[in-house]
Amino acid sequence: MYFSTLLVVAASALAVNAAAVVERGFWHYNPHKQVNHTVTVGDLNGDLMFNPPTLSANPGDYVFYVFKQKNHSTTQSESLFQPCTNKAGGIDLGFHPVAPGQTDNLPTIPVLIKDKFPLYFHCRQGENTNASHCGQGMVHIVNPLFDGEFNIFQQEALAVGRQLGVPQKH
Ligand SMILES: [Cu+2]
Repeated sequence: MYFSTLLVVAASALAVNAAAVVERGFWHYNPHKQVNHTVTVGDLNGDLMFNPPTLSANPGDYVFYVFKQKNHSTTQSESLFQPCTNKAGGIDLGFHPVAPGQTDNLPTIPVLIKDKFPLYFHCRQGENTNASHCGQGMVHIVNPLFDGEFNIFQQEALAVGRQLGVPQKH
């Protein structure tokens, strides 16, 4: 009797723990230490790129976007297949012009990562014109779903660029 009572108590304790994990949500269960990531937006040479182009972040982490030369934005994209369309109500860090040669006091904006779902980003400078930075491949993914997803996303962006008449590099 005593033993079976113990079993029942142990089983209920397990059930409560399992329920707690379910309630918090699998994607929100984060046993890892909080990490700060850094992504540069553009560079000293004026290249149209995010570096690194992709990264993996856990809920609770911050990604610090450091803006470099030219005048870039970091803007959430509608989807993997609409890289250069701004997501309504999505994340948009706005434009941050940085002068040629400037290397300190660079505009830096943190983004809190809330889950493990992918966040697709682009630079909306020159949007809908043949000077579109997105249309020249300036895109970025936090928490890509699979290896090679960035390449697909960037190819979609370049396809938008061709439609806009972005001068092609050969
Ligand atoms: Cu840009």
